[in-house]
Amino acid sequence: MTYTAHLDTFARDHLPPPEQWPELIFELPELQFPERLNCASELLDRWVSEGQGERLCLQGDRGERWTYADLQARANCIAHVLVQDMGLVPGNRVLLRGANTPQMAACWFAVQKAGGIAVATMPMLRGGELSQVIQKAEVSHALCDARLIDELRAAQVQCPTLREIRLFNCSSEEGTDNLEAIAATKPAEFSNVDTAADDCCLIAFTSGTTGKPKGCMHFHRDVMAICRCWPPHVLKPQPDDVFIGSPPLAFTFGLGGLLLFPMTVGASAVLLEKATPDALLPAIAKYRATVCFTAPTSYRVMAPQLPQHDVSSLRKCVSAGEALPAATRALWKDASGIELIDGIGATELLHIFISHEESTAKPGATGKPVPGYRACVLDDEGQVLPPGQIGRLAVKGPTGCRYLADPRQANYVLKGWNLTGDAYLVGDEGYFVYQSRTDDMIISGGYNIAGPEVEAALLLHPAVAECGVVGQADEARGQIVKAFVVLRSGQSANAEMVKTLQDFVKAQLAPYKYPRAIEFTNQLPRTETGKLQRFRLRSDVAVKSS
Ligand code: 3UK
Repeated sequence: MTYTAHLDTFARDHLPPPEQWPELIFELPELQFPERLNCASELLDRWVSEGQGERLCLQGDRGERWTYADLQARANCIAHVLVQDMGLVPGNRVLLRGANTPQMAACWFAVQKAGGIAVATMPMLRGGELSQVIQKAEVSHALCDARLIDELRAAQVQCPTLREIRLFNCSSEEGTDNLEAIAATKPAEFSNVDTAADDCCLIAFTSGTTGKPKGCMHFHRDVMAICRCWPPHVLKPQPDDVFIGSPPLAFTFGLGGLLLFPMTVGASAVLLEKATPDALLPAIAKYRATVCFTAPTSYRVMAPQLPQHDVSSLRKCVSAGEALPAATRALWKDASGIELIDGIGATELLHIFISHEESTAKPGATGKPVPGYRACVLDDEGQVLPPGQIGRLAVKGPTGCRYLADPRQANYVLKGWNLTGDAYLVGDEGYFVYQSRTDDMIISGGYNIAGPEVEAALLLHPAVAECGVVGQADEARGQIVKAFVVLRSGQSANAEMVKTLQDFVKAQLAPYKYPRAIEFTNQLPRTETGKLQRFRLRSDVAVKSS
C-alpha cells in the first residue's frame, strides 16, 4: 500500500480502475512533486513562514481586507472546529456552500489543512441537486453560508451521511454556535495533516447541462500542478496584481482564477458575492483590479458600459467557459485596449490546458497546448487526424479525468487521452480552433454545421447583442439551422431584420450554413457559469414545432 493520510479511504476506494485512467505526464521540472504534499502549506502557510504574512491576500464585499496571515489564522481556527467540534477525520468529505467571500476561502483552506476533501457547490443549487451531490460523495460535514441554509436543510432530509453542519456569515442575532463564534475560541495555529501528494483534496461536480452530475476527483498534486502550468507560462501574474472576476469558487475556473493563482505569487484577490457584469465594472474601478476572469457573455455585456467606469487599472483579462468569438475579442479590445486571453479548461482537467498569451492571440482560435499539456484531434477510432480536419479534442497532462464511481469514465478516456467532448481542428501554425460540442453539431442536408461558427458570424453584425444557434428538426433536411437572437437596444425585431441577418451570414460563411429560421428573444438560457444551454434552446424548438 502506498502512503495515505486518509483514515476514511472513501475517495481512494472509489477511484476508477487503473486501466481507465488517462495517461498522466509530468515532464516539466516544476511538476516533480514530493510524495507528501498539502496544497494549503504550499499556497498559504509558505508566505507566512517566509515573512510575507502581512501581504494583502483577500478583499470582500463587506469591507473585509485580509492579509495572508489573517487568512491563515482564520483557516487554522476553522480547521480546529472541523476536527474538535465536528469530528472530522482525514478523508471525510466536507460540503462548502456559499457565494464568493473571504470566509468561504478560509473554509476551503481549513478543509485542506485538516486533510478533508472539499466539495464546493454552486450557490444556486436547490435541495434536490444538493442531495445528489451529497449522496454521491457521501458527504458527512457541511460549512454553509447562513443565507443559503434552507435548501441544504431540504437536502439533508434525504442524506443520512450528512451529520454535521455549521453556519458562517451569520447575522449577529443568529446565536453562539455559528462557525465564526466557535472558531474565535480556537488557537490560530494548526498543524496541517501530512497528506500524500495523491490524496484526493477536492471533488468538483461538473456543471454539466444534462444527466446526473459527475464528481471529478483531484489530488493535492493536481492543485499544485495547475498552479505551475498555465499561470506562470501564460498569465504571468505579478505579486502586486489584484485579481477579480465572476466565476464561483465552486467552479474550478473560479477556484483557480480567484483563489489559487493569485496565491502562487503572493498577489491578492477580490471576492464578490454578486459579480454580474453590472456589478463587476464598478468593482474593478473601486478595487483598482488588474486581472479579470469572466465568461465571453460577460465581456459582451460589459464592453458598451466601459466608458462609464474607470478601469484604467486593468492589465489582463481572461475568458473561459465557452468559446470566444472573434467579434467579442474585437469588441473588448476596442472598448478597453486589452487583448483577451482565451483558454479552454474543464472540470475533469481542473483548469486551462489550451490557451495563448496576448501577443500570440489569434482571433477565432483558442490557442496552443499550455506547457505541461499535449493535445491533438482524434477520429472516432482514436487515430490522430491531420491539420484542418475536424475531430474530437484529446488532451493529456499532469491532471486528468477521474470520475467518482461513474461508468461514464469509460467515455471520457480513450487510449490514455482525455476526450473533452469538443469538436476541434488544428489550423495554421498549430492553433487549435473550436467548432462545437461534439453532440451539438447540426447535421443539415448532409452537411455538418457547427452552431458556434454561425453564432460567431451573427455576432459580427452590430444589431446583435447575443445569439444561440441550434438544429431544428426538418423533414426535408433532417435538421435546419435555427438562430435565437437578442438584439441590441433600439433595433427592431421584424422580417426585414431576419433577412438582413441571413444575408449577413451568407456573405461570411458557406451559404448552406445560414440560419433558415431566426427567432428574436430577450434573453438566452445560461448556466451559473455563463454557458449557453443549447439543450434548452433545442427543447424550445421541439416544443414549438410539435
Ligand atoms: C467548454 C470552452 C471553447 C468546452 C473551465 C476554465 O469551462 C470549464 O469547465 P466545465 O467543466 O466545461 C468544460 C467545457 O466548456 N469551454 C470551456 N472553455 C472554453 N470552449 N473555448 C473555451 N475557452 O466545451 C469544455 O469542454 O464547466 C474553464 C477553467 C476551468 C474550467 N473548469
